[in-house]
Amino acid sequence: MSEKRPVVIDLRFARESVVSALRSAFPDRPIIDMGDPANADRDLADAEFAVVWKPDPALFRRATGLRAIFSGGAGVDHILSAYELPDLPIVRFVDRSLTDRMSEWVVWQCLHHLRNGITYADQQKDCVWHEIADQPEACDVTVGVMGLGVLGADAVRKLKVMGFDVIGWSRRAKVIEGIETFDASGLKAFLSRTDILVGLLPLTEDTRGIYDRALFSMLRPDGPLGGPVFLNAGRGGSQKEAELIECLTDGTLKAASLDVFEKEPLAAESPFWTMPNVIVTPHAAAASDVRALFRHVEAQIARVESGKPLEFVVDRTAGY
Ligand code: NDP
Ligand code: OXD
Repeated sequence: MSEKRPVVIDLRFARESVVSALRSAFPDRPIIDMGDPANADRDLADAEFAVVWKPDPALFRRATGLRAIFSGGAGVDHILSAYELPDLPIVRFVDRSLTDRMSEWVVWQCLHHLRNGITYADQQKDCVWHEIADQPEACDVTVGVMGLGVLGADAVRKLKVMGFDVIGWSRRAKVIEGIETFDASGLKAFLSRTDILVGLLPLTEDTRGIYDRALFSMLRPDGPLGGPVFLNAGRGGSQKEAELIECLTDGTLKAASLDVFEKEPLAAESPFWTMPNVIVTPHAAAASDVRALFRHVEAQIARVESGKPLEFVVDRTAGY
């Protein structure tokens, strides 16, 4: 019998992926899987670590002996904003596969807009054979990435490899080889250069509603794509959706690719589903691989047990 204290798992992910990944996870300690109804009323006072994604708020009242909380994703707004949290370290999920997937989504969407993907898909529906004559190259288009953290820093490098002119914006100044960067005070200059705006910001008090009409109006209006394009895979709470819809309708924005929304799942009556210049993906840009998540948690627990500090700890004051 293990002498180690349990890890409690409360992950609102596809159930099969959690059950399957748990078969080989945490071999040296007991696991309390809150997705198993048999654990509904179980005493959690003994649990030492929690791995959570949108957990039951009661979890933190019941699991009184926790040493750290691990987020099931890179974002932590799902716990910071919704719960009375104990004063414990909260650890983000940082993982190669998640980062790669996000960059794939960003590069995919940028190329889609560069290469007239929306128009060609429409033409195909009508069996129309018509080549669009004016085809800018990636190097003619400036992609501006808001958020240069783990995900943004990877995305800018991969966009650069594809040939785009890439610039980035973050709260604090950053140095990334080959990329011009702007800090918080340089927002206006950053936006005025941007043809495709990519949102990779966390949701915090400072970033809530940041993507609004005023911001979209500062993007470069006369770039090679015929108007600015907005991509958001950060958090939907950062976009003011009523203003975004207006801007997509009146031409302030030419098009958008949205993976995240103010309310998820996106309501069936949302105009985004049917707007001809909008691509919707269902918060699927970079889903957590549950096996990789558990490996990351195991590695962090091993650090704690060998006296090393946890990595990727959230700054509770900054909110990310
Ligand atoms: P990081 O914490 O590594 O990076 C966050 C970046 O945002 C940093 O560059 C930070 O600036 C910047 N930032 C934060 N607040 C501000 C602000 N007020 N003004 C300007 N810049 C700011 O996060 P990740 O890159 O790992 O993830 C980003 C977000 O992506 C997650 O929080 C999550 O919401 C979202 N996400 C979405 C997924 C999806 O499938 N759609 C999947 C995974 C994540 P600085 O560098 O100065 O600290
Ligand atoms: C995350 C997400 O934050 O999937 O990891 O949204």
